[in-house]
Amino acid sequence: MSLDDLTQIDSTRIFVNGAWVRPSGGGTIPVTDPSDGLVIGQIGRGTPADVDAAVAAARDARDGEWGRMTATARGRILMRMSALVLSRAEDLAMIETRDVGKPLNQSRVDSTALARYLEFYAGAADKLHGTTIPYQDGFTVYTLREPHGVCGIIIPWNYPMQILGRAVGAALAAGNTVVLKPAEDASLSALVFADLAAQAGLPAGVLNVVTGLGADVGAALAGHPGIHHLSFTGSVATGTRIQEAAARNVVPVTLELGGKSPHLVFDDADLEAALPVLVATCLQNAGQTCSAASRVLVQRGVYDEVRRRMAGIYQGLVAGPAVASHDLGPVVSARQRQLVQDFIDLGKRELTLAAEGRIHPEVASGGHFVRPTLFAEVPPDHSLAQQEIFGPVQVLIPFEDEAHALALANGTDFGLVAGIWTRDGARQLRLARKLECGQVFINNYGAGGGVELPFGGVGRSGHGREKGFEALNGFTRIKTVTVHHG
Ligand code: TXE
Repeated sequence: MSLDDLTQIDSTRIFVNGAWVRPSGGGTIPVTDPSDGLVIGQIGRGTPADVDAAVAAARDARDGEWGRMTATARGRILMRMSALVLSRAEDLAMIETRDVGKPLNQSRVDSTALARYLEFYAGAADKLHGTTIPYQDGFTVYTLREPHGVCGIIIPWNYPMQILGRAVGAALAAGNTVVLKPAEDASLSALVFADLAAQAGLPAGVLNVVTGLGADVGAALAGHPGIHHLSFTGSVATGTRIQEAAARNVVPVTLELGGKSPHLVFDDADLEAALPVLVATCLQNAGQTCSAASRVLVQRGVYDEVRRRMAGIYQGLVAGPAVASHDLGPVVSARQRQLVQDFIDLGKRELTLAAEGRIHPEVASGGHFVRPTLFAEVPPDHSLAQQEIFGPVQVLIPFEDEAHALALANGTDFGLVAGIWTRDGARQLRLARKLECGQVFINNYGAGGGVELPFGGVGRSGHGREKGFEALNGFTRIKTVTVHHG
């Protein structure tokens, strides 16, 4: 099926005030398939003027029907959006696979997760409320939980549908309106989503989607004086710029940036359970996952066994065209491939190579494939153990005891997720408290799963929480009302 048949929209248009319009500059950006590097379509190249129009539409929508609608009615629209997404889940998965090179089985997880986020936030919409606060005699004090107004949401290309679902779902449930800027490498699913939202009855202007380059559309949105809240998922460098831009307008920001998340594998770990998870949680989406468990810290007593068995898994891995659902697809772009390959080349010069997977012999020469690569005995301060690689590369680091493991785990600038593998209950609880990160998994790991679970980082991994009920706090503000009745 052609891409146009799958999307059922004109992807060169942007979605502003409920209408599909051409970007004001008339420009387009090619869409390439990472599996072969071929151009498969075009998206519109939005401009700052388009952002102005989208923000104006979102402000009008906030002051219009949407602003007066009951929370229950908002929830019902979100529920209809969820049902429509589910009815197109297979198309959306295929679109994402062609657009970002993610194996189809993983794209299917994303499209159904998008529906699930909408369902979760649909149900939450009318359960958001303030509190009454005991105060002085003769007073009644209560709080109102109100939407910010217009939310600017900038998303990356690695999990477009999941990130869109958690941010847009929560923002709309709380009563905000949205200007969404998808990544230039992955905008198609967001455009189809906008179409489905309109079909579900979302009033014009409540959700606007402006595609384009980060430096044009993203920067214009981040610095726009007409927005009231910004939510960004992406790199530390861009996140820093966004926070600076928001600061100029004193706009609150939620940042979900990268990570260098560790697994801590102790001598008493259930290795049968742990081993497949250790590998899968790094290599999912070819390692392009903010919560990728890219550092595996292993206690000395089981280190050799873990290394040997992980190496065995790596040797059997195959990266191949995404639609065929190999273990790994390509990475998203030639630029990303080069970034990752540079890390691998550096590792091969300076570190111990434990194992490599393979690239399928029949891949197209233009595809952005990288061999999954495992390094062993990696010094904790080496750049491969410190920097986010965002590719299928994992490092093994031995540790002696619990204190050593904790120091290593907390020894990066990031703090997103950590996995603990031990049968010792007291150690589980101690470490869960002491790990400096936003989410801890004990004898499991799956940061993407569970729309109900709050997610976010500390340090360079960002601030604020997305997902779950907690996200709704970020998309609302509290007003305190004090009544004097004598
Ligand atoms: O990210 P950017 P890139 C990390 C990962 C990856 C690296 C680079 O390590 O290798 O970032 O990826 C928009 N003002 N993560 O360059 O630039 C851009 O258009 C406003 C981790 O693709 O952060 C896109 O929509 N917006 C991460 C979004 O920002 C701007 C996911 C993300 O792009 C902008 C992605 C600007 N000046 C990358 N410049 C995670 N946390 O999961 C760009 N953008």
